[in-house]
Amino acid sequence: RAQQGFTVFLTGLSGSGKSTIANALMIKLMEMGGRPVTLLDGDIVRKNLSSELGFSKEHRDLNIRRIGYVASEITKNGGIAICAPIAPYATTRRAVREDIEQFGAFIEVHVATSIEECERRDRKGLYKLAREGKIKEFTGISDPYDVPENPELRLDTETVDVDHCAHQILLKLESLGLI
Ligand code: GGZ
Repeated sequence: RAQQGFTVFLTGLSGSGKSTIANALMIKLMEMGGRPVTLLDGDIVRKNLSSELGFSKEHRDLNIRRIGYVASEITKNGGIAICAPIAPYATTRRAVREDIEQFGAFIEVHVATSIEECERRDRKGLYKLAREGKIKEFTGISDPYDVPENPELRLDTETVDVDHCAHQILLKLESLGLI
C-alpha cells in the first residue's frame, strides 16, 4: 500500500535557520528513496509564485495560502512537501493545516531561534536595515510573529546543530508512521 503524503511546515523568524534545516531534511528524505520530495522555500516561492507580493498581512497571508495549496496538492498525491516560510500568523498556519489535513499529515515545526540570536547573526544584514527603518514591516522588529503554541516539534537551534535538527524531524516522522 502506498504511504500517505505529508507536509513538513517549518516556521520561524528571518535568519532562524529554516532553509538550512529544510535542505538538510530534503537530502535525508531523498536518500531514503522511493518518494518525491518537494521543497517550497520562502525566497524560491516569492521569486516564482509570489513575485508581486510584499509583506503586509494581506500579502503574507496570500503567500502562505499559495504555499499551502501547492503543498496540499503534493500531499494529496502521496508526496512529501517541505515548506519553509516565516508564516508569522497563527490563524493562517491553522488554515493551511486544515487544508492539508484533508489529504494527509501536517507537521508544524517551530524553528525557535530567538530574535536576539537572529539579530546577532544577521547573516543578510536585514535586521540592521530594519532597525534603521530602511525595511518596513520586518518580522520581529516592526511586524508581529505569533509563536506557535502547539507545534508537532520545536527545534532549539541555539544548542542543536543543523544535522541534528533535521534528524529530530526524521524521528518525529518515524514516530508518526509517515516514513
Ligand atoms: C520579513 C522579509 C521582509 C520583511 C524581506 N519581513 O531571511 P530571508 O529574507 O531570506 O527570509 C525573509 C523572507 C521572508 O519571506 P517569507 O515568504 O518567508 O515571509 S512570509 O511567510 O511572511 O510571507 C527575508 C525577506 O524575505 N524579507 N522583507 N519585511 N522578511
